Amino acid sequence: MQMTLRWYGSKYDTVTLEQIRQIPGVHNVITTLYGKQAGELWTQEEIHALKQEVEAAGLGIAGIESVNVHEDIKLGLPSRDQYIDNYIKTLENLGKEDIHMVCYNFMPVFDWTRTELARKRPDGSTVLAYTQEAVDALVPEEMFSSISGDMNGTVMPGWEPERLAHVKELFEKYKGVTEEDLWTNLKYFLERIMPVCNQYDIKMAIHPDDPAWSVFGLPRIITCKENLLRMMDMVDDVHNGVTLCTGSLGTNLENDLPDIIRSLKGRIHFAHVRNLKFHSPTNFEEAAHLSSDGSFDMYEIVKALYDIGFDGPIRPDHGRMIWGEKAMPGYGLYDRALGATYINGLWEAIEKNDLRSRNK
Ligand code: DNO
Repeated sequence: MQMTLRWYGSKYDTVTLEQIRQIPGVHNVITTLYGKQAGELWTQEEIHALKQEVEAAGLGIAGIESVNVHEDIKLGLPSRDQYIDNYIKTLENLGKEDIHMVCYNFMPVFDWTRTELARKRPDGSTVLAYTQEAVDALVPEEMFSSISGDMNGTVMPGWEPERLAHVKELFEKYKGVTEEDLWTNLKYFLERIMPVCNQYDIKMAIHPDDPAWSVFGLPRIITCKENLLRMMDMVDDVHNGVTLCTGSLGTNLENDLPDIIRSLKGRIHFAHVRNLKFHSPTNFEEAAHLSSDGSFDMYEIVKALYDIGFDGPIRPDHGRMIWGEKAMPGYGLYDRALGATYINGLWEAIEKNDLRSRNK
C-alpha cells in the first residue's frame, strides 16, 4: 500500500503540501481540481499545473478524488452523452499526465450525509456525526443550512453551495427513479468509459454510499457486499473497481468489513480508513482511528487489506478536530497525521510478522 493524504488544492485547503510532506511515510497526495463542476472538462494543462505544484513540494499525485459524475448521467437523461464525452476526455488527459486512479461516486443529489459537523466528544475533540432522527426531521433543502454554520469557512466536498442551490429541482427529477434505473445508468456510464480506462490504465474506484442506505427516499446502490459484487460482475474489467471506505460501508453494522475486503480481492484500487463509534445502529460519530476509540477492529481491516495484496493508495479518512485546529471538518492536519501513522504502524507489524513466519 501507498500511504497518502487527501489535499484539496492551495486555494481551498487549510493544510499545506509542506505540512503533508512531513508526515512520516506520506509521499503522495490524493487531490482534485476542486473548483470544477460535475460534467466539466479538465484540460491537460490544468492537470499538468496541479501536478507541477505538487511535485515542486516534493510529493506526487497517487490519484484523483473525485472526478464527479453529472446528475444527468445518474438520471440517464439524453443529455448524459455530452457529459460522458467530457468525462472520457478528462480521463484521457489524466492518463496523459500519468495519473492512473480516479475515485468517484454514484450517489443521487447528496454525496456523504452527516447531521452534525462538530459533535463534542468526552476528550473535547469535535467530530462529524449522524443520527437518523435528525435526517427524518429535516426536508432536504434544509440539510445545508442545518450544518453550514460548522464548516469553518471551508467548502465541503459534496456540499458546494452551487450544487445545493438546485436540491429541490433535483429531487423532482429523481421522482420515480428506482434502484434498478440507477444500476442501468451506472452500467451505461461504465461501459462507455472502460475503453479509455483500458487505453491509459486508469483504475476507477467507486466510493460507497455514505451512509450505506437510502436518505430522503433517494435510491442508493453501493451499500453492501452483494451490491459491490454485482457491480464488479456487471462490468467485469479490472479497471472497474472500488474505493474501500470503512467509514461508509461501516455505517451499516451488518457489513462485515474484513469479509467485504477479502471478497473484493484485485478490485480495491483505493482505501479510506476511518473508525466510527456507534451509540445505536442509526446514531454514530466519527472517532479516532485507534480501534479502542471506536467500534471497528482496525487491525482486522488492515490485515485483510494486507492479505489480499492491496498495493494501491490508502488514506486516513475523516479525522477529529483536535488541538484547536480550524479546518474543513474531517480534513484537518493533526488527527489525520495521527491516523496515517497508526495505519503505517499496523501495516509494518502485520508485514513483519508475515515475513518472519514465512522464513521460519
Ligand atoms: C467525504 C468523502 C466523499 C468522497 C466522494 C467520492 O469525505 O469521502 O466526499 O470523496 O464520495 O466521490
